[in-house]
Amino acid sequence: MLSAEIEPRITEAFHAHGQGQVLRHLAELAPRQRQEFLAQLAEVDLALMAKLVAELKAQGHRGDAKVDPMTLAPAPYIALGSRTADARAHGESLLREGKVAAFTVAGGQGTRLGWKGPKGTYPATVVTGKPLFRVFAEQIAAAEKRYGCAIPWYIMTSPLNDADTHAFFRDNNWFGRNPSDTFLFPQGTMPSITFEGKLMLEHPSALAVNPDGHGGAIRALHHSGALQDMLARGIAHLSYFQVDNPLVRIVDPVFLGLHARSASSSGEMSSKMVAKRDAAEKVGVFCDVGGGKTGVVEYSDMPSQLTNAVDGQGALRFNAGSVAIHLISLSFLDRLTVGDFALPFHRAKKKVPYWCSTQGKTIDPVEPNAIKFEAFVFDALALASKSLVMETARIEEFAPIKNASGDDSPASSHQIQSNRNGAWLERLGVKVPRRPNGDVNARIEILAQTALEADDLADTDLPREIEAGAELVL
Ligand code: UD2
Repeated sequence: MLSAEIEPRITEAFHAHGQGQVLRHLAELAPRQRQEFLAQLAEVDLALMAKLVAELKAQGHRGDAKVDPMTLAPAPYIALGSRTADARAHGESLLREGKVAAFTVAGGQGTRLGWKGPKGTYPATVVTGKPLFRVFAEQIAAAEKRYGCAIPWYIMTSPLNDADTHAFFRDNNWFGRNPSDTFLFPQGTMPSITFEGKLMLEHPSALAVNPDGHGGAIRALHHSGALQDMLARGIAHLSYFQVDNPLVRIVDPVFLGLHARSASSSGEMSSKMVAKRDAAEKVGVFCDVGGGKTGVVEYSDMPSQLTNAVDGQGALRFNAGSVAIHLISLSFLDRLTVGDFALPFHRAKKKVPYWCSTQGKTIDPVEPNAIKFEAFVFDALALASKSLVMETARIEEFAPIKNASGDDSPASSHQIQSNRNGAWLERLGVKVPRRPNGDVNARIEILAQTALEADDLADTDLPREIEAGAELVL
């Protein structure tokens, strides 16, 4: 309940910042709605919004890139096939010591996929259709068993899907893991603004707001108490991944070992990359952003002459595609949460539902009508004193589900899952049917309980041959 003296302070502040238009229905609101609305207004950082509006006015709707793209160079990375045996041993010992936690960003709205619930509830696997959250839970549980440790799992939701996500975990009995080892918390929001820099109403008693981007994770980890929880448990490294990739290797001892070795020489955030499928693939690219720092430049910020640039052999010059898998040292995370949380906001023109007073209803615009602000977690890379990028094979751990059809769709993800699983079986001498284009011509699912990596299959009873078009779950 806001006290009577605070109300005028809030309304005066909005008028003083030229945002008094959002108060136009205040007098009409019932006492409870009024309180809730004022509480929402009290959360808005008006000074930050004024700064973002000033930047918008100075730079126009486009061009919020923080670095001059023409000064970029490709980032160095540890290429596939490099020697990593000692890194693996180091990573495994960190796991056994319980120093590693998992972190999923699951606050996105999944609009492109057209799925109504939280993205993590989407049926993702190629034969049994397991939801993404179950896929991750089973992988974490299998790693906990292998290394004899707890791997606490932190999941960032958004105010839009937090309740549904909680309900899904409860209904599924926390996927058989200890409920106290799963920590769900919502990210923050940012107000959307009109192209003229005005805050908007979605409803007479609600501002139009959007989740503040996966970069909001830094603030949310701190505010929710998740960071404190990790520190209390003695966690040293956080394995960060997106909710949309059923093939992600959440616990990768080699990556962990390389990162931790570099962390002890002040590397703070490490990343995985895959060679881009082609120039047009919609992934951020690892670049040297100056001063020896590695950063990710989002595909939409990359000038086309750089996106399409090739070297002497005709290979893409900027080929290090980000699969949004990182390891973040807790000491770095802790440092990032001091002060103003430091990550910059990016602007995007979007369709934002708004309240129309004359029609007395919320309108869904057909064209973009507003600017949304989002922070990106990979902008933390440039704040790290050192960071490392490791190449991984696309087929091994990148099969995202983002679109309803075409690239990065359920169908393409299923094919990649079968291709990976088929390749694992072939390594053990199983004859796997393939189409002329090289794709596996069968639907093959391998459960995390059976194998976390190809070598684990050595102890499994395997068929000698798989028939074309067969379905197989191992
Ligand atoms: C992301 C990367 C892209 C590439 C690709 C790989 C960005 C901006 N781009 O593209 O460079 O690495 O992934 O798959 O990240 N999320 C939240 N809260 C938010 C917004 C997003 O938790 O406010 C989560 C979302 O649930 C998902 C992830 O962040 O797990 C990525 O979100 P996206 O779908 O906006 O990013 P995408 O696929 O365009």
